[in-house]
Amino acid sequence: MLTLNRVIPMLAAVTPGEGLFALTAAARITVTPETPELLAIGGRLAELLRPATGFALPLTAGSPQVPGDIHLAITDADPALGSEGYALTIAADGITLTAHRPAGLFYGAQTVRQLLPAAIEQQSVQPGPWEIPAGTIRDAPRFAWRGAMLDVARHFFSVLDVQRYIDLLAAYKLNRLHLHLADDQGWRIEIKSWPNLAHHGGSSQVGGGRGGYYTQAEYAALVRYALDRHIVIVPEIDMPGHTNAALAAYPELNGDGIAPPRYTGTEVGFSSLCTEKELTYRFLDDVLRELAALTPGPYLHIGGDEAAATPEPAYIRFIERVQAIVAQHDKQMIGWEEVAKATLRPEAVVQFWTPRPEGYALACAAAQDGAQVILSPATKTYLDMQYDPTTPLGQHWAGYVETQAAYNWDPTTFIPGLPAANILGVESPLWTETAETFDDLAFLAFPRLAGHAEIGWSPAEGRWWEDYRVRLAAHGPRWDALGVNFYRSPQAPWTADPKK
Ligand code: IFG
Repeated sequence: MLTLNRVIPMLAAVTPGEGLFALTAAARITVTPETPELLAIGGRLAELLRPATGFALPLTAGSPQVPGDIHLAITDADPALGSEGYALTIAADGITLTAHRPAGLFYGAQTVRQLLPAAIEQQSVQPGPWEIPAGTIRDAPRFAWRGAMLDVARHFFSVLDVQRYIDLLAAYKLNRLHLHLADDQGWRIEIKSWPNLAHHGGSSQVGGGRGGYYTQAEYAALVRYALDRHIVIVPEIDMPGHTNAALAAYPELNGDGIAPPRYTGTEVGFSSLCTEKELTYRFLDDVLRELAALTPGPYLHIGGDEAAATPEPAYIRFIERVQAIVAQHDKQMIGWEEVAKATLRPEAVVQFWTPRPEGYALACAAAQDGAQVILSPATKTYLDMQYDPTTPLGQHWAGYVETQAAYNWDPTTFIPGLPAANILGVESPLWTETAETFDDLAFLAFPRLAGHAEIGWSPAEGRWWEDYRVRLAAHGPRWDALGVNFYRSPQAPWTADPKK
């Protein structure tokens, strides 16, 4: 049945009204002010609604308003909505979506999309009707960082696959995509001053396939595509460990001047840059300079995880030198939790992933330095964990993670002693040792990533599994319509009726 309580992530505040709004062939999408950015947001909403309705949905300036229109407007009347919140009024005579900043209109448009029946996601004309119950909504995110990480190093994924993943992230109001661009098995981004990194380092992958890499033009296009959907791309070059691909590409980077063979297995912790060689820091300065130039966002992720092949004192000195190089290129350093062994600059960001005392201690040490922490506990957010022992993809070193377990936690209570003020948000890593195709990514990511999106966006109050699992079930027909190969967890009452 028609309800406003169907959105993921859960809406912050909903007041049901009388009657309903019907989207008809006469509807227009109007924007105020008529700026390129607002027309682009209105245009993206039109693109989402045109295929299944068959309606023209012309874009036009916001006055005069005509009954039946969808009206998007920036107003400074409501600064309490912040930079990503919005207010949505659904009435018989039209939809009015207002926000303090354009991102809020983009997120309100995702809500309008989800308030329409699942059939709206079909790419061919459906019978309708296209009705939404009347009511008013005020919605704004809880955390600033609502992210997903995609490992394109273990297995390479095409620009089109990454764009498709971005489309799904945007639909659930995520706003960060962390790309794990380099590891032992592959280097995936062209660096013009060290061309063999991509040519040789990008020429294989786990299992021995031919791998691949993004040219700087392709990467810039991905950054643009993501930004148009209000997602900031965060590039990661993992170091000093997880560096076999770089070491295989340049003999001079190795202590003995001999390049190791390319690695196509799935072990970790065996490689290290030569932290005592000055060439290593000239190399990293070149790499990080080119990456910074490709990154309009403020962050460069330098990895830092599982540096078992680097002596700890050398590791600490290395992280402190690299942190300074990142700052010289006017970026903020992000690192996995191990970087908190070093003294961090206050603008640093630490990504927590090990849900054990040593991980908790590192996250709290980071907060002591004034750093912010992103929560990616492997037992909750690692999308490469198998759902259960029968899951054909993924690993289970952190345990099996079914849909309810992935949903039932809160970032502010997960790490003992970590102040809520130091929590930037949450991020769901998808490591691809066992994932080769987009269908593999979709199977591991959905439904769990939808729950993580809700943890990142929705208030903690009123967010609970028994309500969520019913809303989640109604997304099954949406994912079927979008061709998303999701895992039909037995924990949700999946519905089959696309009319819902
Ligand atoms: N740990 C490694 C990843 C990946 C992962 C697979 C981190 C930070 C195990 N590092 O998670 O490279 O191999 O689950």
